[in-house]
Amino acid sequence: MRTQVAIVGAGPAGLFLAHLLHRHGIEVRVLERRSRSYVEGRVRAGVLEQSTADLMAELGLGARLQREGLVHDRTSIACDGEVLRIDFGTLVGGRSVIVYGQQEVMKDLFDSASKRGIDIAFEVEDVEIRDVDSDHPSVIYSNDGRQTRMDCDFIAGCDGSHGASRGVIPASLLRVFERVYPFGWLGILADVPPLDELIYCNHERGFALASMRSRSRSRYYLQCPLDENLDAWSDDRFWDELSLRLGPQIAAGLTRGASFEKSIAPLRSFVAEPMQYGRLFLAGDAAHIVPPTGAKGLNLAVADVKALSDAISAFYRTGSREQLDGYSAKALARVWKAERFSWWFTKLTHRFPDMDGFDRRIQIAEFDYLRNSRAARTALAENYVGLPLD
Ligand code: RFL
Ligand code: PHB
Repeated sequence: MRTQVAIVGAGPAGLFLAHLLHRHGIEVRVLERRSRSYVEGRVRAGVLEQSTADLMAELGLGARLQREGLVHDRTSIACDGEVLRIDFGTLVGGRSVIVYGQQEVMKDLFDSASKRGIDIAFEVEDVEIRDVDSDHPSVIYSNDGRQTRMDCDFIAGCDGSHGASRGVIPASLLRVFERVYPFGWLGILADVPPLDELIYCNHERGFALASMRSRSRSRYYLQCPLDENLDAWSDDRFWDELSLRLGPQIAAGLTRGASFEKSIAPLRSFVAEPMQYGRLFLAGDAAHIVPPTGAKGLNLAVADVKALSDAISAFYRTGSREQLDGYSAKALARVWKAERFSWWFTKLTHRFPDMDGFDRRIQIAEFDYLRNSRAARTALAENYVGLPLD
């Protein structure tokens, strides 16, 4: 088999890339280890930057997002019972974020991929990436017990943090930067009306986040130890703890109900450099992870593949490799700013087990600064809504 661009992984990075290249008339084949329903069912991101929503519209994928997405013109931070509102409208001129779950994004991407004839092979096994340091790379994989070799011009490694593609870059060239946080997020989904805003809450018992998926579906998170036992968290215990951390004023607006999803996600910052080797290009979680506090992971994956698709289409249009050669540096410049913001916002809003009086007073000073400085609130807002794509 032959295609122009082989894409490994059909998460947000892989599928946005497939749509972007398809729009330029470039042939792609996407290889995904899991089934479509598994990928679509994964409960993950909830907040899209405006530029991600705009790109969906530009690709003709935005109709349902336009109807069902919840536009938020602000986010809030609560500390010691006080709520600080970060108004995007006044701080960053009318930009906003949109609450629209990753599950919905994936459904829209898959639905139109099949209508547009974008080729996705699900449940492939034993993906092997070959000869990316030559002009004739290929991907070998098995499907239904049959092995296939696919020759191509380029390979996009969009296979997430546990994928195969990052390991193809020789260890002598790859540099890895990492921070592991000593806690996770215990998250629930429940079909009850949410609060009307996103609230990030710093409390002595640990961080809490009030979020949502729709007007009738709530998403809440609690900071928890990494070895927390999910079975120890009945719904009542979760709602009681959430109420304590949000404080009486905010908790008065909570609607309790049975959860239908409960899981723990560890928090990590991670960057692999460079994001390219020969004809292999990494994008999304395959190259970097951010803690979810800044709501940046999916949006960063989209920014990566926008830059990559521009570079690949420039190559086919002009024959020049210049943009392709600059891909890693361009993507990493944005990645590191999102890493910085997500790390900073995590440090501001969480209680670290080894925190001492000095660390806590720095947090309090940071809140006080945000409360009193429009410049500080503007910096938060600018990063939260997303830095410009170019
Ligand atoms: P994905 O989504 O992990 O997709 C990678 C795909 O590759 C497949 N794969 C392979 N396929 C073939 N062969 C192999 N050898 C393969 N190995 C892996 C996998 O099956 C999978 O389908 O990576 P991608 O596309 O880079 O997308 C990244 C995003 O999914 C991720 O960054 C976000 O979910 C992060 N995230 C958030 N991002 C936001 O922008 N806003 C948010 O509000 C937000 N909230 C979150 C989040 C992530 C969370 N968790 C659970 C980590 C909240 C949480 C709790
Ligand atoms: C979510 O709704 O899942 C969500 C919202 C905001 C975040 C992270 C996750 O910062």
